[in-house]
Amino acid sequence: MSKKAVFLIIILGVMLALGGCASSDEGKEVITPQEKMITVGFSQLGAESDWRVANTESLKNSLSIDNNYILVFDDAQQKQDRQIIAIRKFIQQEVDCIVLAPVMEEGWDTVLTEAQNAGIPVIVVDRRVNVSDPSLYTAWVGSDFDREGKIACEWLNKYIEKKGISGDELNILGIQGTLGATAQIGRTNALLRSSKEYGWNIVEMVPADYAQTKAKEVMQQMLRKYSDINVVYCENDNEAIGAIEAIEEAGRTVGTDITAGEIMIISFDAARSGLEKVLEGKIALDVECNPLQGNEVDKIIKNVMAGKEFSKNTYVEESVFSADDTVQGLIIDNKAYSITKLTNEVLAGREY
Ligand code: GYE
Repeated sequence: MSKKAVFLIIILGVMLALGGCASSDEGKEVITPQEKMITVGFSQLGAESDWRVANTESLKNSLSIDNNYILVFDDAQQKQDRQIIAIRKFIQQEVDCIVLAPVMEEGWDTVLTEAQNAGIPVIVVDRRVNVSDPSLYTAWVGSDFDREGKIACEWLNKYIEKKGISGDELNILGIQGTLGATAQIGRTNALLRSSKEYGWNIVEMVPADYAQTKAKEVMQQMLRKYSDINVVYCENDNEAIGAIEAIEEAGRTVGTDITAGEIMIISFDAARSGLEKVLEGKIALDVECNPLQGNEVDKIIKNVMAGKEFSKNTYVEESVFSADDTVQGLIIDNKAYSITKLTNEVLAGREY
């Protein structure tokens, strides 16, 4: 426990012993440390992936006692109704602010109207909410998932161009995230658009809820069903790791030499577990999705509470990592993206 937490507990204890008296001799209100604290209810959607664990950690670290927060945390275990119950509890508890990492986009109008009526600001993190009135949430912090998908697809297009492989030789399996989640919608849509544009074959799109074991099962089934899959587009690293396990157990090889029968893996997140596979050459491309949103959320909450300006939408910084340097740069919507060939030194700097 930090010094500040110990100090707070002592102060609260003394106040209780004095019968809850918080007034000075002159009758002026004494501002106690407790009153200066900001109470935040955080509804996190679950703990399905390395990304999610890092995201929870980041928010917990930023919304800490030392930083003047009292954090009430709730893990909804992938269930939207649990998130709705948690938000209603936060409203009853009269928290100062609610942070919501929503499992899916739809279905938030009613509960967010309840929060708005109670005068509690809601900061949405990671995935988005699709609501009839954008004033139902105060701000959002996260990533551009469609752009992440575009980066992956443009890279694949350039890669096969350089290797002299034509688009119609690609047979892509898409292992999707949780259906209805913004990260799934963005990454899936980007793949579907590019397949149309470049003439790639999509053998099937199957959801695996961003979970390693589920993705492994999906991959096992798909390998039995199709013999010609040569690219697997996994919508996060845990799915990629599950797919790699299934492919290797089936006696096949992951890599980039698809004309020699290898299966190419594309992934998102760039968590340490995924980047280790990039370094081994087992994931060809890993598009970063940055889970470290705590600092931004802290700044926004403090500005909201102080009545200062803040942005409605904040995008976090992200990079792109590949196993080799066949493709070094991309231009997407007039913006240049460099592709970092992953090395031990780059990996060493990854905390999560
Ligand atoms: O890619 C995945 C997680 O919504 C961006 O959810 C997030 C995704 C992330 O479980 O690993």
